[in-house]
Amino acid sequence: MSIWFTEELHPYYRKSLHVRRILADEQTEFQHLQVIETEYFGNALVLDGIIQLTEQDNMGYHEMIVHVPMLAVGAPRRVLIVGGGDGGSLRQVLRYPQVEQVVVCELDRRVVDLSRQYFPNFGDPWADPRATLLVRDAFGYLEENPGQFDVIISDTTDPIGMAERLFSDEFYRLMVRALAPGGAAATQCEQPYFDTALIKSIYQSACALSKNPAYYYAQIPTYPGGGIGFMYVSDTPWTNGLKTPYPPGGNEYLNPEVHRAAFALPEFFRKELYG
Ligand code: SPD
Repeated sequence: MSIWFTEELHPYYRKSLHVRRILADEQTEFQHLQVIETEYFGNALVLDGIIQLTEQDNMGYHEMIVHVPMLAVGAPRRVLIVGGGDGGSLRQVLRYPQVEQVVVCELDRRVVDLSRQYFPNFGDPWADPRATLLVRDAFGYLEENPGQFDVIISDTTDPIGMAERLFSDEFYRLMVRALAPGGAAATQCEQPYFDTALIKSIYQSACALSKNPAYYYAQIPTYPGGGIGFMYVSDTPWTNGLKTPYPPGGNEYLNPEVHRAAFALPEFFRKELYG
């Protein structure tokens, strides 16, 4: 008998992965956390019924959310990751030798613990002395740290329940305030086909807060619609990153052509966003 994990995004849209076995299934203090061994995509981290990453296709998400702002800034030394308890973004940030400190502000300690156990391909980025884990809400931390970070990465779940605040005007205002001059942020910013209105309102906030915001996109087959977008928020143009060499370690998804093309938007969405 075959077993399928189905993520239902809307009453009119769902997607399924073939399941081999359930490796972990628990209600944490904050959410329902599952790790599922799937047939083709390897282990998958699922929070409140929504796929966060799989071993097979997470590289597109993590390389794009991390390297686009990191490369644009050029030589970032202090980096903040909001969410990101699975360690996938942290691993990419630590590839930069010039990075001195990475703070990860993750609310749910169990995401860190179970990801360490079930995603050994990430290595153990937490063992790097440059990494600091803060198990706390990001709002207070951002408030306490104006002007501190060269790069901020908002690597969150979807804007549902407790994560909804991380897509608000207030969050973007605090995030930009926590950037050092010339710094850049990238945020998980949902799917053009399903979340047009939300992305538009976030883009408007980003325009009010920074000189060169832009939306970009990556293909991730296990996410709804086969991909996800990111909001780049900075006074520094993202195109600066096209001139910066990649950090050691080798990319699996990002190359110069993908980097440039990620900012090209389908016409219906380009018109919605940029008019
Ligand atoms: N619709 C799913 C979006 C998931 C975004 N979070 C991914 C976390 C990976 N570090």
